[in-house]
Amino acid sequence: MKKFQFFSRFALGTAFLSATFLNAYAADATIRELAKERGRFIGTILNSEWFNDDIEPQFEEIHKTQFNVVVAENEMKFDATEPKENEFNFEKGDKMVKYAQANGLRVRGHALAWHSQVAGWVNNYSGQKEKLLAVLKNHITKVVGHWKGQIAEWDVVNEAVNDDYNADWRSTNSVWYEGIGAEFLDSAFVWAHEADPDAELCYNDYSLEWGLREGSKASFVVEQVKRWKKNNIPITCVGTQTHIEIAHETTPQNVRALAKALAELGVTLNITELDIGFPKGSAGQLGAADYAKQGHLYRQFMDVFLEEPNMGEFVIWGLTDAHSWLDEQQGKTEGLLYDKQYKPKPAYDSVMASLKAHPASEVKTPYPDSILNPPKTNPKDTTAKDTTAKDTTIRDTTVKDTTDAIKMFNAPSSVSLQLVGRTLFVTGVTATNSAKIDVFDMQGRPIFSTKCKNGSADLSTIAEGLYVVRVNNGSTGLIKRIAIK
Ligand code: 9MR
Repeated sequence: MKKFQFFSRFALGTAFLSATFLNAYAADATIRELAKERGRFIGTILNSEWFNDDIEPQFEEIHKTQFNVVVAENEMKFDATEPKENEFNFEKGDKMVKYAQANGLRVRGHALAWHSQVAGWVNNYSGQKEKLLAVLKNHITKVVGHWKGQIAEWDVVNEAVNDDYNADWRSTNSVWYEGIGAEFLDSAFVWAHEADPDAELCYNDYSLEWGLREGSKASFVVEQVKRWKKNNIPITCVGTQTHIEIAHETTPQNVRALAKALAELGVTLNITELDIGFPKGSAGQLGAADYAKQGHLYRQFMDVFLEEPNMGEFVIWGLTDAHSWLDEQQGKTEGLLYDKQYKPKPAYDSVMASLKAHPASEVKTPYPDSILNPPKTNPKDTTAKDTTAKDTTIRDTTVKDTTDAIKMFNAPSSVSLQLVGRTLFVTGVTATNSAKIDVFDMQGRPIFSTKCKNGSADLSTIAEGLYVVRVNNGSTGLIKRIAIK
């Protein structure tokens, strides 16, 4: 009955804010369609409430319509899958895998070796190296083996680096590290690979978005990846969780730098748990500019994701602000794409705008065709229906591309743009004076239009910020991000 209480509690409180969201993509393609065309996976978790059938019906409708990769919030963790020694419980995980198969979603497995959410009985073996190695090996072998061929990628080790900014492993409050030492990580990858040689295997952690400075977590992880690759430890990906706040404006560029560093090592970078929260006390006081700023950050992450060829998955840690660990456990709030009434926020538009600004022909995929278009698996339970039905209550997906927001030009452009102060110089358009200049905000909404005069355009009326500019003379054109200062 929780759902009905939920609606009465939030309906009034959010009505005003919801009405302020002007969605540029209200009748457009879905994120999942655009992600698929680009050979990428964009998704979110299934919250624990979904597993307990205690969630509003809109949740699943939006989830399967908008996304093409899924993760269990808690249900594939150690304490959920092996609550008693060598007695496994796959029921909830199976429910998700069946749902994913019925709806064509890729599955990420989260997480195998983690210091948190370990079943209590494991602590009976604290400090006993041989026993703990046997426990971890058995766990990984049975869990990965159970879903062999059905889970595309595992977080094999989660959060094993400490928080002390001294670039080392987490050495306290970790039954695995304290009992086994750092070799538990190497072994975990080897056992996971043995159990499912086709699965992608990730190291996943938070605070990697703080950059590659000396002594940083990200630099430490890159060094470990180098060592793992050199020693043939079967790691294929790193996950940057990216639980950030609205003020963390430098994080997208740090993620880009990390992607480039990992590309040199032949490893994929995935954004695995993104949320961009506001300080908790701000709920109810947030206005259009705040939501636009949040969208702006989502947009920058999506731009980085689509532009870096070794990024494959973009996973947000929750779908709706109504169900989020931010409110439950953190001093943060409202970090997701949908508000508490399941209405898409400006952040949703920003994600769409970014996808549209990066046409499929220009986005590289790190995956082979066998992963992008796998043969259809028959769900184990044949009663599971194909529920990919379109979500007509939320948005009418039969109407495609009605917004002209940002379309790219297919052919490589001969046009170039340069912003000097507030003047945009355009070169290479044959009939320069007739070229049309359109400026869009980071959510893809047109905010300014003018004609090019003598090879330039005056942008002095536009407020400071990040924008996307499009120049178009009918036959050729260019799209570029600009920062107006
Ligand atoms: O969202 C999860 C929350 O429901 C759990 O109570 C919490 C317990 O540790 O874990 C949350 O998910 C975490 C994820 O598994 C690992 N990275 C941080 C996530 C947010 O805490």
